[in-house]
Amino acid sequence: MEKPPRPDLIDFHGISMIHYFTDNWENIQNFQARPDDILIVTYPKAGTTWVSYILDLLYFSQTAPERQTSIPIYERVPFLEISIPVMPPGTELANNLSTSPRLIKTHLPIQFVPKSFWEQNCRIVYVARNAKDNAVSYFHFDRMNMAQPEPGDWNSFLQRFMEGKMVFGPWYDHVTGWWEKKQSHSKLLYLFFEDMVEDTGRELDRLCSFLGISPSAEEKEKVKRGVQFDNMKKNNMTNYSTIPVMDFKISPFMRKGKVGDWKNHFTVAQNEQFDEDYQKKMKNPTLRFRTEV
Ligand code: PPS
Repeated sequence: MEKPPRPDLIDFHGISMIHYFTDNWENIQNFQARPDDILIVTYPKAGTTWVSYILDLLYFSQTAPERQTSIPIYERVPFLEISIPVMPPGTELANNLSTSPRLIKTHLPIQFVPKSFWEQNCRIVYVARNAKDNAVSYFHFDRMNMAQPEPGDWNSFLQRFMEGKMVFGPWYDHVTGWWEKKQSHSKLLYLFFEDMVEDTGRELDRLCSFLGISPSAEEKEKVKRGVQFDNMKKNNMTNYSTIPVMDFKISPFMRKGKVGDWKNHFTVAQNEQFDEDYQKKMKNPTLRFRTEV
C-alpha cells in the first residue's frame, strides 16, 4: 500500500498547523471537560510522555496494574486534537475513557484550548523545555515521524523554529502564553523539563501536592523507577514502538532525554543568532529557562 505523503504546514488562525490536528476542530472546540479532568499541556517534545506516564502511574498503577502492560500511553492519555487514519480521533478516545480522573494531553497554544476546560476549572499541568533542546528534539522527531512535515536539514529547521513555522506555532508564544495564564488560573502547575531531569523526586512531590494526593514513599519510589528514561525506553507501552507512522531506524521516540544535547547540534554562529533572536522575543523576565543542569 502506498504511504500517504507527509502533511504540509497550513496557516490556521495565525498558527502553523497540519490538518491532522485541525480536521476534527468542531469536536475539539466542543469537547466537554469534566471538573476532575487533568489536562497535560506542552509544546511538542517538552516532556509530555514523561509527565503523562507519571500521572498515569500515580493514579492507576495500584488500582489497575493491567493498564500498564496492555494499553499504550497514547491511549491511556489521549491526545485531544489528533485525528489520523491509524487510530480513533483523540476526542473519541477521551470521551470513551472510563477512568476518573481522565488524563488528557494537548499541545494547543492557550488561545485554542476548548472553553469547557476553563468553565470546569480543571487542573492543568504544563511542561516547558528550554528552546534549544526543544528544537533539537523536534527536529529528530520530524525526521522519523511521517505524519509530520518534512524537516529539511538542521539549519533550515532551526530558522523555521525561530520564525515560529512549526506545527503548533512559535515555541516562544506557547511557553509565555501558558506562563502568564498562571496568574489568573490557580489550578495550573508549570513544570520545567530541566527540573525533572535534575531531580525527578522533587518534581514528583510538587506534582502530588498540586494534585492533592499523598502516595506512600514506596509508591513514589516505584513511580520514580518506572519513569526513568531507560525504563521508559525499554517499555513498549511508553516508547511509542507500537505507532506505525514512526520510523525508529531514523531516530527513536525515546531518543536521549538529556539537557544540553543542543550543544551537539548548534554551531557557534547558529547559537549566537539564536540567542540574539531569543532576547528580542522573550520579553517576560520572570520566565527563565536553563539550557544546562
Ligand atoms: S511528544 O511527541 O510531543 O509527545 O514528545 P514528548 O513526550 O513531549 O517529548 C519527547 C522528549 O522527551 C524525552 N523523554 C524523557 N527524557 C528524560 N526522561 C524521561 N523519562 C523521558 N521520557 C521522554 C524524550 O526522550 C524526548 O526528548 P529527546 O531529547 O528527543 O530525547
